[in-house]
Amino acid sequence: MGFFDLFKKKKVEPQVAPDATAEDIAKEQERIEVEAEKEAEAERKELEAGLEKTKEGFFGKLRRAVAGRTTVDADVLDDLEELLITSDVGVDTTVKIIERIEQRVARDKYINTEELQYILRDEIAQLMEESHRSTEDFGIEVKEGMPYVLMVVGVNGAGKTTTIGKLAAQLTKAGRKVYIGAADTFRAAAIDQLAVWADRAGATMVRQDMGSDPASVAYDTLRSAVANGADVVLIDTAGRLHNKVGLMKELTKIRNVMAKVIPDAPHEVMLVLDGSTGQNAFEQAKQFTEATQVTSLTITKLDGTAKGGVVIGISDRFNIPVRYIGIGEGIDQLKMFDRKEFVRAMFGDAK
Ligand SMILES: Nc1nc2c(ncn2[C@@H]2O[C@H](COP(=O)(O)OP(=O)(O)O)[C@@H](O)[C@H]2O)c(=O)[nH]1
Ligand SMILES: [Mg+2]
Repeated sequence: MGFFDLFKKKKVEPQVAPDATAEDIAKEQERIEVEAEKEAEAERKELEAGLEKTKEGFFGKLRRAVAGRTTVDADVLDDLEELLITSDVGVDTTVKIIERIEQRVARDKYINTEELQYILRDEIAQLMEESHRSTEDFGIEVKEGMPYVLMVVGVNGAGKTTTIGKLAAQLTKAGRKVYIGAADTFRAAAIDQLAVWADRAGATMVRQDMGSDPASVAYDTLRSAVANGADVVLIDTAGRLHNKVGLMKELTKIRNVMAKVIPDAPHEVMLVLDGSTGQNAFEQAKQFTEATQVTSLTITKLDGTAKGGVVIGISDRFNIPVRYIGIGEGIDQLKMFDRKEFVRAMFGDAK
């Protein structure tokens, strides 16, 4: 079973009396569908609210850039290029987007500036569709009866512990047995912070004293998780980027030790990036992908920043799927990343 199946919400089955008529069952089915649609709508609203600052920043600048101009000409494209770069989309991805729009303008002369928003939306959606593997793709299969092991990496302050806490809560809510390994042993406060999250989530945390060997904590956690029939193991790590060789050594050691307990562990290595750092997040992604094999990304703190364009650039630049985005400090504010919903929340519905 892959992580995606593990995570999936359980399907709600109609609750009807044994003597229910076909009509009763149909009614119940309809009620479930209405509930699901309401929930989806609430999720969309929350995502839009979380991306509000990025959206406002971007469209505010876009409006100013095209003010007083009617058609999309070379000057407008220059301004758009600058706007995308300053919105933290990144240079490479911006160039790709601009090239696409140029081709479109060449094909379809006299596009007016009002249409620019829709064109941008289409081109960015298309780009994300092409460059970004689907959410269902990641996480390797887990052997029956073995827990799925997810190791979380990233610099200090990126949001690793918070993300683990939120994720643990979602998983336990979905009925999974979750073990958390406190392998960030660098600061005592980090272990205590994780313990608070584990407690809130109803997960079991395995810890040792501050300063102990992270690999040893990871080992203990896996042993204990296997012995107790856990479904998922989440391993927190320290984010010391002292130097790449040091980081590489530490992460490799943790991985090797885990593989002694479960041969194909870790099944997933998730890099957590602070979206509000913009270009810095690109740099961190580069460093970590060079230090260890990273299989998924989570981009946090998108709620507090206008730098959300970073999601577009990072998913284009690194061929690693974005699995989650963080849009607040609350336990429910970690959302599975859906590129279609993301583009929709940013740019509105397709025309
Ligand atoms: N606004 C906001 N804050 C976040 C988000 N994710 C994490 N944080 C905050 O970022 C800070 C650092 O998070 P932490 O999980 O301790 O980072 P770590 O050092 O990587 O483990 C904390 O104050 C978190 O509450 C998010 O999605 N939105
Ligand atoms: Mg931490």
